[in-house]
Amino acid sequence: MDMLIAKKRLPEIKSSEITPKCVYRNRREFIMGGAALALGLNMTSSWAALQSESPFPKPFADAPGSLYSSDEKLTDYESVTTYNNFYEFSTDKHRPAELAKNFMARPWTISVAGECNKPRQWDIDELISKFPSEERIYRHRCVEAWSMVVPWIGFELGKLIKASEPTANAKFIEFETLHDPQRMPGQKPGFLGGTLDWPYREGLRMDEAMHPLTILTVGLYGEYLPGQNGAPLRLTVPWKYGFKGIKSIVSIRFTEQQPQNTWNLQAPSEYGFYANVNPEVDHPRWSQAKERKIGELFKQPTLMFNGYGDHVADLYSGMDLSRHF
Ligand SMILES: Nc1nc2c(c(=O)[nH]1)N[C@H]1C(S)=C(S)[C@@H](COP(=O)(O)O)O[C@H]1N2
Ligand SMILES: [Mo]
Repeated sequence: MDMLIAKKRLPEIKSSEITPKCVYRNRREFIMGGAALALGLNMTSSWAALQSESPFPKPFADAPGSLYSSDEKLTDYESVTTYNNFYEFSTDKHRPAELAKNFMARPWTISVAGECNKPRQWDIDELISKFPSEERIYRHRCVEAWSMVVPWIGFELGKLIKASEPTANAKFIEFETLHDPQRMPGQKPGFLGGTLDWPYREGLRMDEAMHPLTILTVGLYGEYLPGQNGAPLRLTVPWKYGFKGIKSIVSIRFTEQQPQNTWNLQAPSEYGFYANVNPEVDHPRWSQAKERKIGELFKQPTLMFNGYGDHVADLYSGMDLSRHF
């Protein structure tokens, strides 16, 4: 698998350079405290009020809402931040919350390169101030047939793309996660279950990347993105399975060829490039017709394109979605 991939490994950070205590370790402990948690389980949009008592900064508490937001009941903060897929930390869904809690997401640089006129390095905070974020309440559907509704905070990827002036050769966009086994224990060789070929990578076709539903996410529930959810920057594409939502991005590159993506490399018969949510195309080992919304007892039917078909079905007209799964 390795030789198929032209990759640029990042230099490893010496452990002496790692700050032991992270200022961004954030509000979780506070928010999860007794009464707040009890309230939190029922809250829909009152989270801002709840969090206003937090002594920690809430940089996105006043982020505007969006017409693209779902009006479904939110999945509670606790579930969103303690039931995660993040193999750089663990293959166990409950462990990233603990293992990534002190993940140092500053300083953080994102490189934008490839087929564009304005390649450059962005400091994460520069990116956050240059592209103001809004709240996007999206359905979040994992290929493992569970789902959540999450109040993400982010800005349209299209805005960063435009600012980068892609050339006519830019047909796709490719993303890579940080590769740093010192900070991401799941990347250590021999780590139990650490089976992926690092760095984790993903890609989108340019029209998918430019779609206004596609965001770069910098927060959730009004706060900075917790480590386990992909601090400080992750991709969110709500009509696709969760694995397209690559976390802790350090590299964005415009390409002419379709990029490789981690799960497709890992198991090509099970995970495609497109990964559009589709109840009619089963995973070879299980059905995609239904999903269990975390926190709810009964399964519900999965919707084509995760319910975003009115916005995105046109992108795939004429394509055989059982072949381009
Ligand atoms: N770098 C990286 N990104 C990743 C993953 C991962 O293991 N590593 N898991 C993916 C999968 S399978 C899902 S379902 C979502 C989970 O996002 P969440 O933990 O914020 O719900 O992240 C995706 N992004
Ligand atoms: Mo997933």
